[in-house]
Amino acid sequence: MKSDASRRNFLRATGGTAAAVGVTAAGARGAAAQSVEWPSQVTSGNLGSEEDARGQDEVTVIVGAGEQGLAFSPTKLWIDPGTTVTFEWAGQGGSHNVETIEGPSQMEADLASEEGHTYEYEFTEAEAGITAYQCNPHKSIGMFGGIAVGDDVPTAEEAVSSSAVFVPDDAMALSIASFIAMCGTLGLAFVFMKYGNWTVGEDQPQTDSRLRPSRGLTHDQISAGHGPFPCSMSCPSRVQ
Ligand SMILES: [Cu+2]
Repeated sequence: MKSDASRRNFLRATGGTAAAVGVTAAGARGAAAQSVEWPSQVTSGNLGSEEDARGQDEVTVIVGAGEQGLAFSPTKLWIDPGTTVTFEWAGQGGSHNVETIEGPSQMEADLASEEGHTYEYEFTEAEAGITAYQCNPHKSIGMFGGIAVGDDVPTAEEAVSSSAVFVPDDAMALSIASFIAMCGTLGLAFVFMKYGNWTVGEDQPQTDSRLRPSRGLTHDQISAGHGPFPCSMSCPSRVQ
């Protein structure tokens, strides 16, 4: 059993690496990941937290979670065959039980209310698939949960919200930063081009005197006088 568990951990570890690479690759080309396609009753369950606990031998589900104590947490749990799930009462929301609605596992825990009460269930290979369960006293107000066992469960490609949201944000921030930097550079270039030669002080070499603002004309304005032809010796814009 121990070797079986370590073999599973090894497979999980290597599979996890492959999955991580897969997610990275998926993120680069459009962000998609697999998630369990839960039955509608499980999807409608209170709280709605989800955990992929494959690779773990023991997992705890809180009974009486959420603000009102009327939820299972994680509400949607994905595990490997052979995993033992311990349902642990939080002492909130009154009396709860755990009972299967549909699926291969036949869970049936007695009603209890006190904090610390537990119910253990080991999910075997024969129970692969999805089991939906409920708390009988609170089924009318959405106290449902689901447990998916094994890799052979219905799954759907879904967008990885974190990448889908944050990558465009980063790209947007980068675009804005680039735009600001570009405007800053262009603005400085404009200022230098327009005013660079016009800030010549009294201590500048005399050869610059023709371009000084006191003459009232820019080099371009002066050279426009002879069109496309090069400055002749007599051109007033020629710097001597
Ligand atoms: Cu309940």
